[in-house]
Amino acid sequence: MVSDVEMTKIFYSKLSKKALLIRSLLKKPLTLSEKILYSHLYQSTPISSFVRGTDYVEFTPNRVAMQDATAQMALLQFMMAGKQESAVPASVHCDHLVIARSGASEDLKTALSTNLEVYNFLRSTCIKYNIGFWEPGEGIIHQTVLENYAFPGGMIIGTDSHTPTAGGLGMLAIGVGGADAVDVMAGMGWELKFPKITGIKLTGKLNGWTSAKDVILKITGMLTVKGGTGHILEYFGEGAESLSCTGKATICNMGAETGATCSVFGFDDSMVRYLTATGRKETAEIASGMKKHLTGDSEVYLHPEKYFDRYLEINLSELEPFINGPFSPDIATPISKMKEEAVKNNWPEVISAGLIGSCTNSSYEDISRAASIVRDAISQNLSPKSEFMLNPGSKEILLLAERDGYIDTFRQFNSEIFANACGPCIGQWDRKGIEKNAVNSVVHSFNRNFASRIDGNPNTHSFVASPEIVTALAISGKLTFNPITDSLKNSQGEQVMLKEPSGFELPVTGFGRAVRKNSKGVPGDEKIVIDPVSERLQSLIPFDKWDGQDLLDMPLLIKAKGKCTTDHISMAGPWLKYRGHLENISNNYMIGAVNSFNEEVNNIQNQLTGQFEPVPAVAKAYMAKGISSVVVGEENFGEGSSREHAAMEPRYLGVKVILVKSFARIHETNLKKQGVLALTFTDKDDYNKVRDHDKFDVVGLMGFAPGSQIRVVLNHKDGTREEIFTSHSYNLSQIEWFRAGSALNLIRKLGKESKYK
Ligand code: MIC
Ligand code: SF4
Repeated sequence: MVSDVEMTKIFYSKLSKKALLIRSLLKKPLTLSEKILYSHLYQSTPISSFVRGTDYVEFTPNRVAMQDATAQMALLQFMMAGKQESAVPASVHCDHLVIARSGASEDLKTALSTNLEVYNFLRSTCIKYNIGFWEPGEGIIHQTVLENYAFPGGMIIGTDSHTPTAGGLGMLAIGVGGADAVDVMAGMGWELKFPKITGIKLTGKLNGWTSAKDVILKITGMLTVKGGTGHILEYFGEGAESLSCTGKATICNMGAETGATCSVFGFDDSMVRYLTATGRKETAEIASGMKKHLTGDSEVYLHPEKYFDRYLEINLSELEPFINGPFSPDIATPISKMKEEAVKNNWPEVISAGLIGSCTNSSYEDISRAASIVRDAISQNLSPKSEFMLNPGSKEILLLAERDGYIDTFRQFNSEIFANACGPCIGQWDRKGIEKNAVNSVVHSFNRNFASRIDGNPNTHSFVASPEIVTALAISGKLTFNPITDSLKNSQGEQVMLKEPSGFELPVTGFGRAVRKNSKGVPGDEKIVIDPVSERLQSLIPFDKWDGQDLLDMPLLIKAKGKCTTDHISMAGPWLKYRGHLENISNNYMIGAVNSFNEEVNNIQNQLTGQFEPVPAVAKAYMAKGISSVVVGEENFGEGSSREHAAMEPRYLGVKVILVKSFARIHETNLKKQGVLALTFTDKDDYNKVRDHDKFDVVGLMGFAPGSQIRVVLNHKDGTREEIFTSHSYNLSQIEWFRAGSALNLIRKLGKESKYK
């Protein structure tokens, strides 16, 4: 395997030739997304023009990134693929498993001891397979990738839904499940339905209290949590060029909240500045020399409506700060309307905590701007009414913030500085000082705010805003405070206004450290230890292949009502510790989902006994008797995370079919890869026909073919039967995954036949 630097150079050295070829084939002006997609086709795929939104295409990404909570399952699967090393540069980042409790240094020490077994497993697996390993405390995957690995025009996949962050540096960066990472690390093509492309023109310039975060908060409100599905969001225009590279990265990061495949910006000066500041001047120079291949054609940007599948325009000069939430990132309220909306919806007005940082908003610019508000507040004798916390995105940023005095500023405000890790953003927050299940509001600069996510409390109303607005709201202590129009009473009893934030795009004296540290092994005989009695790690046993028969007499496990994200399907927080142990983590299956028959969470009827029990208990009771079952859900099922546990758990528990109104992209692929039949109601109203106690027959599976409809019979308890039709999006090779029992079974089989050795 070549080194990162070599890989980037080789990539650029071939780009002009590839670009010529693509142009001669497509014979039309090209978007940046198309340029990157077509220049990453899997070698053996013949070059042809693909139909966006229809054709499945195999790609060859330049690299793979994994974070500790998903890497465990990805690497457990990779170990079964029988390879010597990863075929492309790859890295693992220890960020999700650190619990935020008493501040960075204590918390890191605790993490190192409580997660020792998992870190040792990850480290030794990385050494064995020649994968970069970033120790806990080094930073959150997406910031580390942006600072070290991302490059304009490249393609990366990552086992985390916010992988698109690297789009801020002109890369197509796509979130996937671990099984997809295995494909790429095994040297196979990586399959994706050729995305549609939404063009988003940014005009004007940000000013005053608005920041890049507000661009994506507004867009998430416009597109909703499913409006981006199947699309790449491609940004352009003078407004796009006026944004910093890290601001662009924030916008790309949170594009995941619209369901978009990824988001991307064309190469510009902000990227040159960022690459140079982060010690990659050479990449900046090479990329500058081939700028025309690293951005969309001017004809496309002049007549966007002709070349994009959908087109939006946002004027940054007129943009207002937004506060999104609670419970969903697409409930977007402009700050000027918050007073009215909060009263109307009975949202708790007092803010108990304000948190900034995370992988979304922890750039030097974010931190310096938030610190400027704190400094102003201190100079005006204001102190924060809410708790105020920071979790920096990377060690690099923390060191710079310390060096340049920002951390001192936050400390003067009594702010807690957590480790450079995900922490509260993923429920790894041992929250104190608030009663259990108290109704309260928090505001943070993270990206997701699903119920219970941040602190496990379903009554915490969590709102998303820019770091600047979070800081201002934490000072005022009120959700309804608008720093643009409202004043605050200081300790002298005077009414004062906060000054508009100001900061630095990049540290004036540079990042200081040219190359970041990660340990990388020499592939070989490194011993990987999995204790057979471990509670945290468990070797995988291949799933059974399909027996060629129709699936009959399967009881309904749960008919889920309303929003069912991956957090509802496989909760995070305390459950993160079981991410390497399929059997143990399966005890959280669907414990957050609402049972449509009694509107209760984690309380469903066991068809064998008639008793009401938690979902995993019923699933296990069926599994113990060798009974397969079915799960039913509504729209955008599995939205949110890339965690494939949400697909492996049902597979392990004997759930054969997931039948829903619609799926989120990554979750649907994860289900297909793990051999669970992912079906959608052809007529969405048929969801209403599913009754408590139904038994399902899925018939005609021998004729399972791309585009076919699959007949499902609902056998009701009263002896009546209803037949409905279901649809699917499987192509031929995905049907093979189903037949083989999982995509991995197929890799193993093909490996044995030595086709991919
Ligand atoms: C998230 O933000 O939801 C996570 C936690 O980073 C997940 C990954 C995981 O569940 O491990 C994601 O975004 O994919
Ligand atoms: Fe971590 Fe939160 Fe970013 Fe996910 S969104 S990678 S949990 S910081």
